[in-house]
Amino acid sequence: SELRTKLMEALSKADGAFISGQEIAEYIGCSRTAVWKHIEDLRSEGYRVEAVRKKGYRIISAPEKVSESEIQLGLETRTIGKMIHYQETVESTQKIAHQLANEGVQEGTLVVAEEQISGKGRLMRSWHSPKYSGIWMSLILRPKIPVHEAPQLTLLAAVAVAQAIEDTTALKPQIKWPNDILVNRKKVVGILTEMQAESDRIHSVIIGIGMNINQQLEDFPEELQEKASSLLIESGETISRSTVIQRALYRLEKLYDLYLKEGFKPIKDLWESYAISLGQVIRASTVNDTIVGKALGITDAGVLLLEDDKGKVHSVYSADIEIQ
Ligand code: BTX
Repeated sequence: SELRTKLMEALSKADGAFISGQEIAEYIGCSRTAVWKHIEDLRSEGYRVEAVRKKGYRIISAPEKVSESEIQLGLETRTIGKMIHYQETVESTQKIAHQLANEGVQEGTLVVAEEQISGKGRLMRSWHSPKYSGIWMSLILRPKIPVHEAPQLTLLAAVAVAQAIEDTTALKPQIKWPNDILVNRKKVVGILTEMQAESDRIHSVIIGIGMNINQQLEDFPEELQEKASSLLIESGETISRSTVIQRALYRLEKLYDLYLKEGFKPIKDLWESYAISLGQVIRASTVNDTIVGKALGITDAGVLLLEDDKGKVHSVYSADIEIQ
């Protein structure tokens, strides 16, 4: 907007020195309260702005980007993330990844954006993906596995992301079946796995990962503030998004290699070590049905087993779960 342009002009002119709220207000032609609000907006986009009484504001740093070179500098993988498709703003990284997969790009190709205008969750839900404050990425894999085993890759990705959070923070992530990662019981990550397949042959599996990194609570829409969080909110520290991406890709590659070599068993054991819901009574809502029961574990196919109060064991393939 024009106001934003003026604000950036005023701050740039100060060249790293303080400029008072009054001066900025005069320059833009708005109130000092409005200046403060615009500064807050800048902060929520990842700008670090220092505010000191009687001195005013100064920019300390612009937001870190997650461009191709930013991610690849220091990336310790063999194939995953060796090809990166980066765009500042996209509708959804999943959509681009589907197109690239159709065009036959190599396995391990990653699509990353700073912002998604219509980020996708499961079941046509939306995923809030504001600019510069989270990780919005989709990874293209081409595993030679039967179609029905593809859901295992969601669980594999969840373990990799949980490990990456442990690598970069002091937080204790937990996984809520099948695809949420929680910190202190709040959702910080969502994973959406989609597949392109023909009869029983997989063309590609597209793993979409959304991670809330540097959002403040007020950056979330009101209806999410109770149940969502970010690594910044939970740890109190601003975290480098590209470092988290590098760790996630590194962990993904290690687990994917292990998976292709030894199958799902080692991944399943790791997954269970992070699982929040095992042994607890949960409510699983599927499209047609609601089942309440004790979570016994997951099968080798990644299916959740629930035991109801009559002792009957139900297999849950896809559902939203709530811990009772
Ligand atoms: P899900 O269906 O399990 O979760 C979606 C639900 O989560 C929403 O209905 C809403 O209640 C809540 N939600 C929305 N945005 C957020 C958020 N930022 N943080 C926490 N909770 C939220 C989860 O689906 C799968 C999400 C995958 C997102 C990635 S981002 C990169 C890729 N591109 C894309 O369009 N989607 C994936």
